[in-house]
Amino acid sequence: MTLHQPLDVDAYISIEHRLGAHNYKPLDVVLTRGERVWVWDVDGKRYLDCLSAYSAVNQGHCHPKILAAMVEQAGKLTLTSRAFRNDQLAHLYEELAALTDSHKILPMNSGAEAVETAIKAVRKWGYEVKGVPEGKAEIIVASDNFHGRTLGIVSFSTDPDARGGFGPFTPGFRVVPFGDADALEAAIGPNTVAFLVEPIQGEAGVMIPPPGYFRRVRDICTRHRVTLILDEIQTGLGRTGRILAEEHEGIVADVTLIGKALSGGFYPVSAVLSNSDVLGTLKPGQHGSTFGGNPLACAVARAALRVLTEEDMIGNADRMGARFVAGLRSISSNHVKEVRGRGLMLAVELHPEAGGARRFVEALRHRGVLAKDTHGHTIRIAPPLVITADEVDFALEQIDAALRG
Ligand code: IF1
Repeated sequence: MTLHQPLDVDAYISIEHRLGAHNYKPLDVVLTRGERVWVWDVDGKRYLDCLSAYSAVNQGHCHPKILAAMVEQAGKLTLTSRAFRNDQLAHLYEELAALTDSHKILPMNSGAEAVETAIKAVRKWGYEVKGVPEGKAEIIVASDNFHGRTLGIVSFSTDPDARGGFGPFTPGFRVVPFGDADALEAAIGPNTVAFLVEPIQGEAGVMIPPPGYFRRVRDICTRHRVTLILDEIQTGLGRTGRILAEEHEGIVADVTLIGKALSGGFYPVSAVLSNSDVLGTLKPGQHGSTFGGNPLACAVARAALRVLTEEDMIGNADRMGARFVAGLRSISSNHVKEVRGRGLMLAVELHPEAGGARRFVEALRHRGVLAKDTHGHTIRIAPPLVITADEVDFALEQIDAALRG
C-alpha cells in the first residue's frame, strides 16, 4: 500500500490505534476537507462543525483570505528567529494593540506557552516591582480551571485526569472557587502577584460566573495590587460576541492571553497582551521561542484578525448566538438540565439520568453535526462565527431530534 493512496475509515483508525499514543478518544469520523462551517469525511459525508477545533477556527475552515496570506508569506519568508527582525511583526503589534487596546505584546505559539509566559512575567514583576521576597511569589487560580497541558499549568489544575501521575508539581499556586470573589480576597496575601482566570470556563462546561463577579474581582485585584490575568484563549477573538469576553463584564484585565483563533486555525499563534508594566520586566535573553513572532505566523494572524472585523464575524456571533441559545432553550426534552451560553460559546447540560453526553454526540454525528461532550453530561456547541441563520436552524433541528431520540 503506498502512502498517498486513500485508506478506508477502519484503516485510518487502526493505524492511529497501533502507532499513536492513546491520549485522545476522538469520534470515529475521519475528516479530509473543510470550508466555512462545514467539514467532509473521507467518504464524502458533510458535517456542520459545532466545535471549531475548540474555537481555533472562529473564522471558518480554510478562510480564503487567511489562506492567501499564508501562501503568499510562505513563499517569501517563514522564519527568521527573533535573533533578527522581520517585516511582519511590527504590523501585527500595531493591529493587535489597536484591536484589543493593549500596550505591550509578547508573541508565542500555543495557548499553554502564552499562559507559561504570563506566569513567568508576573512572578518577575512581583520580585522586581511589587517587592515580593525572592522565591515567594504566589498566583491564585480558580477551581476547575483549564489553561493547558504543560507541567507548570497542570500543577494548579484541579482535574485529576489533567494532573494525576505527573508530579512532582510546581509550587506557588493557590486555588479558590470560581465565581467566589470573597474567597479570592481572603486568599490574597502580601506575596500574591496575580489572579489567573478564564472569563467563562470552557473545559469545565461553559461555566458563566455570577453577575458582578468580575467587577468585584477587578476591584479586589486593583486594591491589593494583584495582576488580573484573563485567559481569553478560548473566549477571545469574537467567540462570545465581543472581541474579548471581558467586555461583557465591563472590566479591563491587566494581562490578557489569546491564542487559538489568532490564526483562524491555520497555525499555532498565541500572544500575551499587557496593559500593565508586567511584560516590561522581561529583558533580552530572559524569555523567548524559536517560532514565536515568526513572519508566517504574523502574516496569518494579521489576516485572521482582519477578516474578524471586516466580515463582521463578532456581530454575527452575537446575533447567531442569541438565535442558537433561544433555540436550545425551546427544545423540550426531559434530558436537558440547563442551557448555558454567551455568543457562540454554548453548552447543553444533561441530567445524569440521561446516561451521558457521549451517546447524544454520537447521534448528532450520524445526523451531520459534530459536537463534543465534556465532563460526562455536557454537550459543548461552538460553531465557527460565520454560521448563518439557516445553518443555526439546521443544527437546532438535529440537536432537537437527537435529544428526543
Ligand atoms: C486539548 C478543553 C477546550 C484553553 C484555555 C489555554 C488553553 C486552552 C482557556 C491551552 C486549550 C483546548 C486544548 C485541547 C482541548 C481544549 C479545550 F476541552 F480542554 F478545555 F478548548 F475547551 N486556555 N484548550 O481552553 O491552549 O496549548 O492547547 O493551544 O486537546 O487539550 P493550547
